[in-house]
Amino acid sequence: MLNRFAEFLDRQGRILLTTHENPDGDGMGAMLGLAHYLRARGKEVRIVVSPAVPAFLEFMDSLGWVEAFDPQGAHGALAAWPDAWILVDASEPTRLGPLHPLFQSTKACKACLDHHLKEAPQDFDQEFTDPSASASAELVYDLAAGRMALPLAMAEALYTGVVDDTGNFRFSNATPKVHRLAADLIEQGVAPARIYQNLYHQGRPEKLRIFGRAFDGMVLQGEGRYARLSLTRADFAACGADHDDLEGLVNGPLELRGVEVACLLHELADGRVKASLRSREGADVNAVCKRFGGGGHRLASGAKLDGPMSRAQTEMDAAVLTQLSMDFPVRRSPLPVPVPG
Ligand SMILES: [Mn+2]
Repeated sequence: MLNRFAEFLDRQGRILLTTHENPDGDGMGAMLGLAHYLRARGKEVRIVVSPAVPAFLEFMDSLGWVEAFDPQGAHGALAAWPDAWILVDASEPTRLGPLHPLFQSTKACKACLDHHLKEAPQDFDQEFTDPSASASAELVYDLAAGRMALPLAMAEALYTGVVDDTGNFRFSNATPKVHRLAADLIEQGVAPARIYQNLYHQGRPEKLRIFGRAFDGMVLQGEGRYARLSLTRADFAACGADHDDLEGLVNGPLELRGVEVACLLHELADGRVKASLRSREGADVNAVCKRFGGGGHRLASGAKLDGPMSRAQTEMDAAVLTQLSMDFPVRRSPLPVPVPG
């Protein structure tokens, strides 16, 4: 697949890189890594994100390569610029958000580079997808590592992407190959502690205020196997928090013994409700999100539901509990009590 991708890239002159709305560390890392690769090969590259680089990822763009989408100004004619438009770390063009109409109208060759599960390919001229990869940044590493020496900024971008999507090497996608990749990048100068501090230890007080509010309202169902957090726009207003402050929140309930599925519902400005789901290991939350037109990975997935919040809660609770009854058909015996010593 990556040889095919390399040949595809070699045929292009101007390449536009984009990722899903509200970029995450992997989307940013994969785009920046790819931009280094392409510039080393003499390509013209632009990176445009919507709405902007989130504050907690600003450290990744130390070179100032990433443009915040400005439809009224600099990007009015963006669709006419590229020979190839690559969607990185997503396979569903609507996830481009406000960039989607330009993507639909462009005459550029449309491609995606991704590691998410997906149904039938759509709206792309070329698809480069490998769900066995831990992160899109892993795919970029595999593309570039044999073809060029990695500059430190590129190694840091790729490492950050892999750290973000493996939960700092905690999730089941933290394969031996991922650890070898990380070791290689560290040997090339990446400082893991600095990346970790930059990614996870930059929160502002509003973050813990909205976390506290969410945990305070946590509802446990399904014999304690399903934990649901809900945040309304009023909660955001009361805490002075915004979307960026939610980073990592949905993983919290999985710290509780017995919780198999954690769900965060948060109300969007348009009244719809965004759902983020995480599974410990046994429940397929991708299947849950597909019911609502979303998706992602088996253990980490998302969707948007119609409001109001009470309706989204009812529908999500039913979907998760049904899925749990399928994935855990036999009522499990109580968790074993750990033996001291
Ligand atoms: Mn990813």
